[in-house]
Amino acid sequence: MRSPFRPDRVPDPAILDDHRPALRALERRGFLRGGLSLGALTMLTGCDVSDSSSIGQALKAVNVLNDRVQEVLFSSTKLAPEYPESRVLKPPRFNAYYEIEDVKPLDRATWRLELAGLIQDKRPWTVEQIATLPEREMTIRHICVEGWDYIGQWSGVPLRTFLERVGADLTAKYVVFKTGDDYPSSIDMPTALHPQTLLATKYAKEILPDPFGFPLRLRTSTKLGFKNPKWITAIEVTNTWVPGYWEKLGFNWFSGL
Ligand SMILES: Nc1nc2c(c(=O)[nH]1)N[C@H]1C(S)=C(S)[C@@H](COP(=O)(O)O)O[C@H]1N2
Ligand SMILES: [Mo]
Repeated sequence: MRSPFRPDRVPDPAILDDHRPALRALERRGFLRGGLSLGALTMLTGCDVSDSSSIGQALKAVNVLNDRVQEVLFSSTKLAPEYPESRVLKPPRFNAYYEIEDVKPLDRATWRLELAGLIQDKRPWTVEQIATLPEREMTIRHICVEGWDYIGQWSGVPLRTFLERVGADLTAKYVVFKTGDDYPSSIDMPTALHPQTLLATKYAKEILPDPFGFPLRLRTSTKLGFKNPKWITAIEVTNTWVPGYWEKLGFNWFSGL
């Protein structure tokens, strides 16, 4: 179970000694900034500060992802591996910075996707309008930094197609997302334009259930789970870097390939 981060409980830095090699490997790869606080790691793993094996799992997940998708990074045409439909996990595994019981579903009737920044046509979109856009389906591996993963199948309009449709400046640096649960997130433009980056509306061919981000979520094939915001309410194209929820706690913004 996810325990709230308790800044009053001062972690014993010696716990990180078990993980020096993994930490150093991640620092070398630029994934973690040097001296990431134990508090931040603890919060992400959602476990007791004395739980050394969870920290180990989190570090392993990050390294596994880097190994798997490293290649894809260097080419916008190279795709992350896809999997047979028979391996899709149903229902998917839920995660958020709070428990599933505390999910506040978004109202289909009043929901709008707001657009801001370097975009020509900033008219907001309804659920029905989004549903008219061309769709792509992909069956890929979701990797959470907590140390677990699953095969999921998502469909929706490629983010590139959507950005082209609304006249976004594709030479801008970042695409920033706002969500219904105050979980800001942003990605670099090359990732936004990658063919396996979708604004997903479906999981396993069904409309996204509420806990998994209805009506619209990001799904990238080349980033850790936390870089895939659910319950998107606004998209901004900008040259100004905006840190996301976990980045504010010290996690590397790129977090992927
Ligand atoms: N809006 C929002 N999006 C979020 C999160 C969140 O707390 N809020 N958690 C992230 C994390 S850490 C993970 S692993 C995935 C989980 O997605 P899933 O529940 O569809 O498996 O959502 C990501 N997107
Ligand atoms: Mo995650």
